[in-house]
Amino acid sequence: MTTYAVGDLQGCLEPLQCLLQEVDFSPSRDCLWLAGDLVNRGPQSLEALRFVRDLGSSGVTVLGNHDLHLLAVAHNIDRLKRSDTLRSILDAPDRSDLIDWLRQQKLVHYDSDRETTMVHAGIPPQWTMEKALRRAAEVEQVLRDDALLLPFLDGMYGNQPAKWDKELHGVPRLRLITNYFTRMRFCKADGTLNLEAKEGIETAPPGFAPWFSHANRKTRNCTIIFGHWAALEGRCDAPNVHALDTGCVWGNAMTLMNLDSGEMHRCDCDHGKPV
Ligand SMILES: [Mn+2]
Repeated sequence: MTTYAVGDLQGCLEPLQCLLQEVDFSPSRDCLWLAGDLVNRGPQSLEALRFVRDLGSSGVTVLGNHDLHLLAVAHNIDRLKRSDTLRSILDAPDRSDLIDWLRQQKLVHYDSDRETTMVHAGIPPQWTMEKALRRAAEVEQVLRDDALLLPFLDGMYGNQPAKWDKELHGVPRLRLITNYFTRMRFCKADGTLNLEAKEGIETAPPGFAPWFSHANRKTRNCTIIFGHWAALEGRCDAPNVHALDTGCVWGNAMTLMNLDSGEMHRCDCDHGKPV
């Protein structure tokens, strides 16, 4: 049994299948972790979502910002944007199964055997892993609750509050937790977010740094796998932190990591071009 992890699919299923073939992946024997943003922008969002759902217990997914956007659109909280490629999912006969499956997924996955964590965007520097998992569970519980889901999705969008305060409550608290785990790139050492800057490390706003670069980050001894930040092109200066989104949907590569050996596989095939 081998465990692999892959960065953002964003509706690019063929490059994933190419990589899985290369490593002779078998769902009956192996396990695949997915760092979120399964859907949107790419050509095969519906097929990608079905593929991951059908992995069953051989797949482990954390939610990304595009996955949450799909949940909001499917519940009529937000409208499709022009660049969205989610229509095929909304029109699918198994739409409600897929959406229900998606809202059961986690924001942060921690594997105690291999002491490895997967999250879509990152873990803010001021939180220990224990605290991060507790905060993630707050949102995960709301996503699974029929009565709480819609008010959460309705209030999910926005960049404020930018700074954590344990006294935060209700939707603003959930919004900040969600922004940390699914949208963060740059923050201050105290966890203050800047969600406007989206390019490479050299574009850090004054006073801000990549979430993984802060010297006193409380998870600095943990192994963390994340996606979301394609502009890093897989480069991350923090030991034990692995940036797996290598921008397949933007015409670059998809990266599959063997978590047992640390080996990286890249598929540069151009099946995943955005539509
Ligand atoms: Mn993302």
